[in-house]
Amino acid sequence: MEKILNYIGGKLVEPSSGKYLDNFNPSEGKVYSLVADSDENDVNEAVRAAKQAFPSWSTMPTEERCKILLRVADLIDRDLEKLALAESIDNGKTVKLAKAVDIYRASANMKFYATAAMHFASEAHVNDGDSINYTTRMPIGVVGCISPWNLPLYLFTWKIAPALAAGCTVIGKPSELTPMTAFLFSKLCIEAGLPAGVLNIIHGLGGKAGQAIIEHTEITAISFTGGTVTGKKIAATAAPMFKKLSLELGGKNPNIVFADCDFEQTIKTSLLSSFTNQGEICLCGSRIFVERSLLDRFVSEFVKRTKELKVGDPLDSSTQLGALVSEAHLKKVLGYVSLAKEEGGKILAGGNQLKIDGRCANGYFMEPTVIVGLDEKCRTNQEEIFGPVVTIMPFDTEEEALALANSTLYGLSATIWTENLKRAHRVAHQIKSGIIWINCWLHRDLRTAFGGMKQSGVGREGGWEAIKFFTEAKNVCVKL
Ligand code: TXE
Repeated sequence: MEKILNYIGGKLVEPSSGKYLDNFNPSEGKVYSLVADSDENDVNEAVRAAKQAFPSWSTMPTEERCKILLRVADLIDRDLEKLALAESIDNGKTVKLAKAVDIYRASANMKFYATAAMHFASEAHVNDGDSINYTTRMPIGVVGCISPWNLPLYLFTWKIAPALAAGCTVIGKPSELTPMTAFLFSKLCIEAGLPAGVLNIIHGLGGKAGQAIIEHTEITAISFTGGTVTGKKIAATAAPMFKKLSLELGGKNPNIVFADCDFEQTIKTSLLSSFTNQGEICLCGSRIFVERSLLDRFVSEFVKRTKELKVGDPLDSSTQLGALVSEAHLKKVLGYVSLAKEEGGKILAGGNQLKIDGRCANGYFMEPTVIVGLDEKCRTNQEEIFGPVVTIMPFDTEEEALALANSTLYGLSATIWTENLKRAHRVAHQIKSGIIWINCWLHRDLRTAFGGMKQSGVGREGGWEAIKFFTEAKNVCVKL
């Protein structure tokens, strides 16, 4: 059984406890590797290595840092097939999606921030000829980057790339549910010649290895993506320690469909925003609001096409939905389907666990599910389900659509479908979400500020936001 080791001080090492956790292949429902069950001793080792590496890494000419990070990106490109297969086996998503989205984006993250560092500048202010202020933005030190299981290497690199490009040294912890690609990534870092201790990857449980990272007094900033509940726990630990915090949390995103939309485009993209990655993307549009005059036509076409989606073996190129990430998560999502029924919902498509023939007979699969007949205040429409489950509700006026859209504690993203662009901008500006898509979904430009409002997070990633997060601004005023 393959062992997933920690990456500390440039070496792949066993956890100090010698203990390992089972790592499941969710498509087959069985253990296929072991992952280091690390604790604070491993974190202390990693911080020691990161501290030792910081002076040279943070003062290395930016072009040098850029070249090393670009070498890592080139190795990701070289190993695209291998990494995509590994991601699919570890997470349950289709290989097709892992290739086109996860691994492609992991490489893009590295390239984007490697080159961004070359153009990162700070500001100066001349004050009426009697003084000049200049601002320096220096790397903040040893930082902690904690990432989730839904887009494993994509979100892991989305954090460590800006941190490394800014000149920080990193303690990274991927989810214990999907550790494999971070492990393969650490081997690519060694091959690329990333200096020892610049990046350290600690595997293991959130409440143990993860918590030890949050608590470590010499880790100056924490960048976290995961659930809102965990985000609250992390903030409670880190805030009294005055650590800089970036929290990318859950979502319950509205997908608002006006009657004048481009119907075919809206249906096609709404299927993607509902069920891509088995609905396990924080940006998925899980609450669909349809203008009443279009409701019947939308519901019948959306339900028809939902039923045609192929759930199956993620290695099969014709599969559109793979397995959910774990048995516990499958049970959680199916629990929400039962809750929806108790709350008066009507299941128009799906709702059941799926048994797939062949090698996946014991995998964690379920049908894509469409629910109608609920009001916006019920738990099904208030809580993040994070699975292939959407609800559809009608609205009559723009004001009602906005009230529905803004009716949860979350505020991550939203989509708006209308050909009336004046209305689109008017509605976009009144939705309390950090990311709005008009007539598209998940159309990403890495330069944009990325993050949520309300309980969807604190701070922003993306573009200069992420590099600024990993630097400390200092203003110097000189009397002329
Ligand atoms: O994520 P967790 P989970 C949502 C989704 C999901 C829920 C819980 O609704 O059902 O969150 O998912 C680490 N100190 N999202 O439990 O717990 C953990 O090891 C430090 C949305 O899988 O948030 C992992 O590496 N670290 C989200 C990471 O935090 C801790 C994507 C995420 O784990 C920790 C995933 C602690 N005390 C889930 N506890 C999104 N926004 O994309 C856990 N961790």
